[in-house]
Amino acid sequence: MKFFAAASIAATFVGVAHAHAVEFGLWVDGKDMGAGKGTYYRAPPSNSPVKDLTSNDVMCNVGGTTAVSGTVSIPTGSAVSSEWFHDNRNDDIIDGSHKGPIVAYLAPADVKPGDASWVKIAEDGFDGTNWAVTNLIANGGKYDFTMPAGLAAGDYLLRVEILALHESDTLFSENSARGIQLYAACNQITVTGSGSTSLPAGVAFPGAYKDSDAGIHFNLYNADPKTYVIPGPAVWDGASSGSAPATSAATTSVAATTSAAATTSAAQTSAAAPTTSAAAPTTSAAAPASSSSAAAPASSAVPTTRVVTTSNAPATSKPVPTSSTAAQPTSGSGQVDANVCMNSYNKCIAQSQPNPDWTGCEATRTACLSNATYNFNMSQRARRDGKFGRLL
Ligand SMILES: [Cu+2]
Repeated sequence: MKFFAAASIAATFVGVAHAHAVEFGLWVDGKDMGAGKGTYYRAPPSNSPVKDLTSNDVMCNVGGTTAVSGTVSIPTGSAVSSEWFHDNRNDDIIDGSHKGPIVAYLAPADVKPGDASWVKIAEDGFDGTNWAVTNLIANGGKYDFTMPAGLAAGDYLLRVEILALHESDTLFSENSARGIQLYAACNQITVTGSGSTSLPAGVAFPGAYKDSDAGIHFNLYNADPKTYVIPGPAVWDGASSGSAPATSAATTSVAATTSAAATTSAAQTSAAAPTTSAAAPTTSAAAPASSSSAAAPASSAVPTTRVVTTSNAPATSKPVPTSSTAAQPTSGSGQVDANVCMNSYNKCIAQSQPNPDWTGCEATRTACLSNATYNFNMSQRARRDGKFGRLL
């Protein structure tokens, strides 16, 4: 029995499982805007989550207050996808255990941590069957939403965020090894078109998420997912800044207007400024009462180099590709829980008694461990999964 204990201890201290995620980039009206890292996406140094709700990193992830050189042009009303991956594009996207909602926010381009400027433009939680993260994986890593029609042209920061709930039954403030995992991705974008609706005031990051939020402190394993409340404010109705969108037909005439808008966008964006910047939001229950940050997106803080030119502008109004055109995620990374290797080893030794096949069992274990990953919290995990050996 000695080998039993030794094997378990070895498995426990070898490493930590990393099954996180990071954004790859954006798609606009079905067109791939290319890798965003360092160009228009303020990519964090790793795919690890932010968990301290009071950290400035909640806003745009680690390092996300530093601007990058480019922007992506996005016509108002267009279909946008934020594409994610685990380690490499078209891989398993994110571990299936990381269930939770996905949300998207906009703020003026010069937003700073703590500014009450973030306006939610999309959210998906539990749809009655699946969590948004499960649907993300099925959709080849793409989270789809719509850029509000009629939004005034200008430079904005687009924040797409995955909130993983697999450890949110315990608050980070009570146990830093656990807590909700926030994966925010901030993209520098230039909204084009003839819209005139300015963003209302919004919420602040950090600040919008609190320990007391039901959607932050949630037991994924015991609670009814249908009761889940996505944290943060309500989704903006797109019209509450006070001035109606200039062209209500914007969403239905993308094909006819896109090429014109795209070709003039470079000239427009530097001059175009929303005219009604002092409007208050109607979603007052969720938004701060007052803020000076309802002003138009400032162009002064906007990088000048535009990565996406008119050649990348959408040519048609075809919808964002579904999973049929995207690479399908595999059923997993192929990695197994290291505990499976250790259990197999123990069984191998036991079965070869009274003359244990130390060499053979050891070789099998070594091969198994070469493609395994580890999870410290084995007893908790056993309760969750009912057994060891879940694919990571
Ligand atoms: Cu993870």
